[in-house]
Amino acid sequence: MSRQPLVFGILNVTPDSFSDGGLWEAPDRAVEHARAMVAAGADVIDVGGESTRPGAAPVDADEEQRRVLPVIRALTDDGIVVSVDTMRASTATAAVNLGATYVNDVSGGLFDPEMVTAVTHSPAVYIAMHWRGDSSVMEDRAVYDDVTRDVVAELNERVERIMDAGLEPTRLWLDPGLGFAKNPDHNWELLRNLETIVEMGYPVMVGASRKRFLAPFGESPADRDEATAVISVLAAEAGAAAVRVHDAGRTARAFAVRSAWQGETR
Ligand code: PMM
Repeated sequence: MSRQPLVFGILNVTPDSFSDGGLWEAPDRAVEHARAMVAAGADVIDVGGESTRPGAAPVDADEEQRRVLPVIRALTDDGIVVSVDTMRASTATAAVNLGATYVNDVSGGLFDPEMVTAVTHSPAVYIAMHWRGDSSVMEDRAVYDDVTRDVVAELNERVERIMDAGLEPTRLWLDPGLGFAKNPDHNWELLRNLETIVEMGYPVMVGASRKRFLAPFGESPADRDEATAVISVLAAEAGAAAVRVHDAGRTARAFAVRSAWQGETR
């Protein structure tokens, strides 16, 4: 059995995501790209229909579902494990009904008051990310006394609400939300203190892939895949359960190296 974190391959079915917007808008191309990521080593495909980048145009639930549901249906029909990246209960429910295993909510239940109840009544695993507001306000809210302590406190608050709604603790994962109401120093400090988030007792996902704080290591987003793969391994060392990446192959190969280092036969 692999001791490496799960690799979530990112599939943004959007016209405007920061690094791959527009590339996978056509369902056929999206499915083809997902299959390629699985062949390269992705364990799960994380399908999103709304860009979260600063200033991105919001979409409504109908448009989001028009983008993601055909792709999710094709992937689950293919036996691919799917995660849906959505803040909306209606999209989450529709995706789980088509066989999605994970609901990845960047708002941790803060955007849609129905979300936590919807997930609780489904069989899905809920990934709750640290969030302080949508892309129109998040840059102004990147203010902390102590970013690790504050993120842990705010995530704990979310955990309490989620447990109050009745979700089994085994179906909850957490994510520190790199880049969401965080400046580069905040992101690095959270990564440096990742064990503190892991010690909260839930599986932790890390989403650093191609983000702007990696610009010193690669000017364009696609130039940041080596930096991303290094972070994947360092996150694994700190106890992360999953990484969410654009280039699944590079992270999977980095994990294979870690596995060899650990003396595992493959
Ligand atoms: N980042 C983005 C989108 N969804 N989900 C989780 N759980 N964690 C993240 O860090 C995260 C996410 C934004 O990145 P993208 O535009 O490349 O999808």
